[in-house]
Amino acid sequence: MALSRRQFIKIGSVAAGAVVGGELLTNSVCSLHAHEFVDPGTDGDTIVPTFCELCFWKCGVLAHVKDGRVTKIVGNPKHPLSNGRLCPRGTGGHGLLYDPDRLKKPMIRTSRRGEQVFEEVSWERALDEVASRMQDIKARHGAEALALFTHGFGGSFFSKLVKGYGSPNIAAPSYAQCRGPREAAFEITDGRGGGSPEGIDIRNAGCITLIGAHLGENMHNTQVQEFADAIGNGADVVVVDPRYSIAAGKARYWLPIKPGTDIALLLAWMNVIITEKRYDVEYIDKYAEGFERLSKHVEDKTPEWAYPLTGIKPELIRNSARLISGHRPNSLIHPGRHTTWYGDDTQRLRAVAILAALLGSYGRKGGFILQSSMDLPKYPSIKNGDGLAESADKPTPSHYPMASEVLASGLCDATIDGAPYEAKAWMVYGTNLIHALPNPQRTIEAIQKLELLVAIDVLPAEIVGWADIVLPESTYLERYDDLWSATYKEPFIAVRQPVVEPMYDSKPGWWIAKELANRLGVGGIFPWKDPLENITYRLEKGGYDVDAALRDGVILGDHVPVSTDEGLELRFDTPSGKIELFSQDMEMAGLGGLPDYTAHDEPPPGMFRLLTGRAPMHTFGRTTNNRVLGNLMDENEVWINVMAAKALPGFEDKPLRTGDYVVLENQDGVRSNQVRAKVTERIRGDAVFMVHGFGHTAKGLTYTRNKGASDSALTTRYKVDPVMGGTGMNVNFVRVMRAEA
Ligand SMILES: Nc1nc2c(c(=O)[nH]1)N[C@H]1C(S)=C(S)[C@@H](COP(=O)(O)OP(=O)(O)OC[C@H]3O[C@@H](n4cnc5c(=O)[nH]c(N)nc54)[C@H](O)[C@@H]3O)O[C@H]1N2
Ligand SMILES: Nc1nc2c(c(=O)[nH]1)N[C@H]1C(S)=C(S)[C@@H](COP(=O)(O)OP(=O)(O)OC[C@H]3O[C@@H](n4cnc5c(=O)[nH]c(N)nc54)[C@H](O)[C@@H]3O)O[C@H]1N2
Ligand code: SF4
Ligand SMILES: [Mo]
Repeated sequence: MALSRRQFIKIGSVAAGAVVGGELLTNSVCSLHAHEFVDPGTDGDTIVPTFCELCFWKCGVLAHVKDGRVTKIVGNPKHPLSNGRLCPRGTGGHGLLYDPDRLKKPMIRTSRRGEQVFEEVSWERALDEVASRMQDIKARHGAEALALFTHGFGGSFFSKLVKGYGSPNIAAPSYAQCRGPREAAFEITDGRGGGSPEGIDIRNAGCITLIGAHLGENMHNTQVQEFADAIGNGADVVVVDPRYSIAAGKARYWLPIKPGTDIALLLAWMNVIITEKRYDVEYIDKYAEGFERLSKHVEDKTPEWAYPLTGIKPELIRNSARLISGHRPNSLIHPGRHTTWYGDDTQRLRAVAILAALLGSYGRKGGFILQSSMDLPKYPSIKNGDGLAESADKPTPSHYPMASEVLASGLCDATIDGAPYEAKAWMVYGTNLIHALPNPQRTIEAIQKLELLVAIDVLPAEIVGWADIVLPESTYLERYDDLWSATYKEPFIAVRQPVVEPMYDSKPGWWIAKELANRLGVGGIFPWKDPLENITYRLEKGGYDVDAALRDGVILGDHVPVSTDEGLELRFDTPSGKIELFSQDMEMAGLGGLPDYTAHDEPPPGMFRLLTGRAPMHTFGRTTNNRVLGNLMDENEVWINVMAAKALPGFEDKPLRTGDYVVLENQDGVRSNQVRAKVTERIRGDAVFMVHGFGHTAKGLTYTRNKGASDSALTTRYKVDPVMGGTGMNVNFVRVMRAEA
C-alpha cells in the first residue's frame, strides 16, 4: 500500500484550495480527509457496511450508528474501491440522510405542471394512481409509450419493472450525455469499451496523460488514490486542458490547448511517434490492423500543422510525444469519462484509443488492463424483456450506428417529435433531467406533451417539480438494493444494506417497484418476498458465505491475470480479432475509418466558450443541498482569465475582481443567475469555466436554491455525435456582464 495519508490529504487539499481559493475551506476539506482515517474501532456505536451513492463510483463504506443515528461514515478497508478511504462527498452522506428538505410523503400534483403544488397522499393511493394510469397508457398507445430515465444503482428494479410492463425505452444520461463517445470509440478499437470502473492501471503507470480528465476535481476515489500513488512513485504527468487543473499542478507538461482542437494534437503526437519510430513495432505487428493506413493518414499531421490549430508550440508537441512514448508500454492515456464535448467526440476518443495502441497499452501493466467479474446466479423469475419493440430514441432512417445504449436525449426528442413513435409517459428515477439533458427549455417542452410524469427521488429536485406523481425513495443508508457483482481488476461482490430505518414515509425502491409490478400484473418479475431473501438466495446459490457478505459488505474474488506481465493472452473482440487502428465498420458507415480533425466555431468577439467540470466536494446538483458538503462550497464561481477580464466591455470604470458578481448571457440571449467571478491566470482567454450542478430553481431545495449559476440553463445549443448520438455541450458561448446591484 504505497499511499500514505499525507499524500492523499495533499491531493484533496490542493483540490479544495483550487476550487474555493481559501485557506479556511482548504483546511476543512483536510479535516474531512483526516476524519476518514479514524480507525473504525467503536466507542459503543455499531458499524454497518454498505456502499456509497453520493456518486456512481459506489465505494464501500462503514456507517457508524449510535442511538439510531448515523454519526460518521468512513471507508471500508476491505472494499477494493475505497481501501479504507472516501472522498469528501462520501464522508458527508449523512448530510443527505438528515437533509430537512427530503421528500417525505408520496404526492400528487394539484395545480398546473411545474408550479410545484402538490397534495400529500398515502402510498396506496399514489401507487394505485400510477398503476392505473400506466395501464391506461398501455391500452391506448402501447407499452413502448412509456420511457424510463434512470441513473444510480437502485434503478435496476425500475428497469426490470418497465421491461416487464413492455417498454424498451430505458435510458440513463450517463450514456449520451457522458461516457457514450468513449464507450463507442473503444468498442470500435479494442472490442471492449471503457466500463465503470474503468479498466486502467493508473497506479503502475510511469506516465499518465490526462486529456481534460480532471482527476483531483473529478474525485473518483480509487483513481485519485492510484494517481497519488503513481505521483508518489515518480510518474510523469502530462495534462492537456485549457484550464490549469489540479492535476496540471502535478504535471511535467501542461498543454493549454485551444478548446475543441484535441484531435489535431492527438494526430500530431501520432505523427511524431510514428515518424520517429517510437511506437511498439512488435506489438502493432502482432495485434493491430490498419497501421499502413494510419501512417499515411498522419503523415502530414506534423506538429507544425497542429500548432496554429491548437496553440501548442511544435517543440512542446514533440517533447511531450517523446516523454509519453518513452514510458511505453507503461504509459497511460486516460480515456476520460465525461466525453460529450463538441459532437465529434467519438472521433477524438478513437484517436485516444489508437494512440494507446501505438504505445502497446492494451493488456499491459500501467495501461488498459483486463477486468473480470464473479459469477452470481439470478433469483429465478418469470421471463422478462423478450420481444420488446425497437427503442424510440433514434431518428430513422439515419440511425446512430455505434450506439450501444438507449439515448436519453433521443427519448426526449421522440416525445417532442412523436417520431419514430410517441412517448406519452416518463418515469424518472434518480436523475434530474432538467440539469442533465442539454437545453432545459426543450426538456420542459417535452414534459408539457406528456400524459404522465412519475418521479422517484429523495429530494425535491427540479424534475420532481414537474412531476404529476412523486414517490419519495429512502436514501441509500436506509435500504437494501440488489447485489453488485463488479467488473474490476480485483473482482468483488458488494452488498447494500440499511444502516438505519427509513425516515418519514419514504420507501425503498425495491418495495415501490414490487408494489407497482403486482398492480400491473407482473409480480412474477420480483418473486422474492423481500430483498434479503433475494440476496441470500443468490449468494448461497453462488457458493458464497452470506454471513460474511453482510458482515464485511463485500466478498472478494480470485485474482485473474489482468496484463501480459501476469501471463494474460491478448484477444480482441473486434470484427478482425485485432486492435482496429483503421475501422472497416466506421468506413462502411460513412463515418471515416480513421479520425479526422474538424474545426469548430469559435466564440465571436466579446464572448467566451463555456466549459464545465466538477468540484471535489460535490456531485453535480445532487449534493449542493447537503448541508455538510454545502458548508465546504455553497456556490460555484466562473473562472475568467486576468487579461480577458481587463478587456471586458462594461467594466471600464471598475475592473472585474475575484468575488464580484456577474451574469452570463449566452448566444441565444439566455441569462444565468448571478455568480461570483474568479479572475485567474489559470484559464485561457477564450473560455470561461464553472462547476456544473449549481443554480437550482426548485422551490423545495431551501438551502441551495438560487446559489450560484447553472451551466445547464446556458447550454441551449448542443452538437450531436453522428457516430453514437452523444450531445456535445461545450459549444455554447457567453458574454460576461456586471450583475445588477
Ligand atoms: N450541462 C451539463 N449537463 C450535464 C453534465 C455537465 O457537466 N453539464 N454532466 C453530464 C454527466 S457526466 C452525467 S453522468 C449526467 C448526470 O446526471 P444525473 O444522473 O441526472 O445526476 P444528478 O444531477 O446528480 O441527479 C441525480 C438525481 O437523483 C436524485 N437522487 C440521489 N440519490 C438518490 C437515490 O438514492 N434514489 C433516488 N430515487 N434518487 C436519488 C437526486 O436528488 C437528483 O435529483 O449529467 C450530464 N449532464
Ligand atoms: N467530485 C466529483 N467527482 C466526479 C463527479 C462529480 O460530480 N463530482 N462526477 C463524475 C462523473 S459522472 C464524471 S462523467 C466525471 C467527469 O469528469 P472528467 O471526465 O474528468 O471531466 P469532464 O467533465 O469531461 O471535463 C472537465 C475538464 O475538461 C476540460 N476541458 C474542457 N474543454 C476541453 C477541451 O476542449 N480540451 C481539453 N483537453 N480539455 C477540456 C475542463 O477545463 C475540465 O478540466 O467525474 C466524475 N467524478
Ligand atoms: S467517489 Fe466519493 S462520492 Fe463517489 S462513491 Fe466513492 S466516496 Fe462516494
Ligand atoms: Mo458522468
